[in-house]
Amino acid sequence: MADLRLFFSLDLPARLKEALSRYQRTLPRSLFRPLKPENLHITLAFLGDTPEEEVPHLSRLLTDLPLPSRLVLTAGRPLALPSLSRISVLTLKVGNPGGGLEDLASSLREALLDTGHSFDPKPFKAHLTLAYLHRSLSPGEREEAREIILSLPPFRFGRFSPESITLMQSTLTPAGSIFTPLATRSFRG
Ligand code: 2AM
Repeated sequence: MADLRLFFSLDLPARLKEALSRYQRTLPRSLFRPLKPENLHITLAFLGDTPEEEVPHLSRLLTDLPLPSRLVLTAGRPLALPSLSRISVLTLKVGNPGGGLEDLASSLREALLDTGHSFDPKPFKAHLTLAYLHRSLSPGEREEAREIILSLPPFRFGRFSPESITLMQSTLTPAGSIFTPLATRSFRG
């Protein structure tokens, strides 16, 4: 069986994705490649290439994952990743008044470790990716993108709660990633 490129995503409410899409429209397409609104998400753990036969076990792991009764999040300040001087991704910082998100990401990652599934070990840093910088930009265009990020107003939406967690397959194509949900667990039980 083939490997699938997998990650666990926190799924966002439709109204938030619409507002994010309006915010994305302020970015010049010559510099930024925005994520499709339906692909906007918060990554909890990125597994990368994973044997297809692990999917049923990963689905069960999602079913058994302890979930917080309520998760309240905010998304506001634009952030450049990995850093403003070497930007490749434009994200929004995600806040979590009341807590629970770090514990959720830790529980998921511990469950993956305990069951021998590998994932990107970079520490969890809550963020919501809005757009990628085009790879072929000149130094001048990179500087322009940097200035745009610095002058962007914060995204204003207020508090929101994610709908569900999904085990997602990401297929890379020249036209961008195609996300296919393989298993979903709703927060509403
Ligand atoms: P992010 O931009 O929110 O970090 C699918 O590739 C998703 O997994 C991406 O949207 C990306 O979301 C996340 N991801 C996290 N670590 C990754 C990595 N090492 N390589 C590729 N994607 C990663």
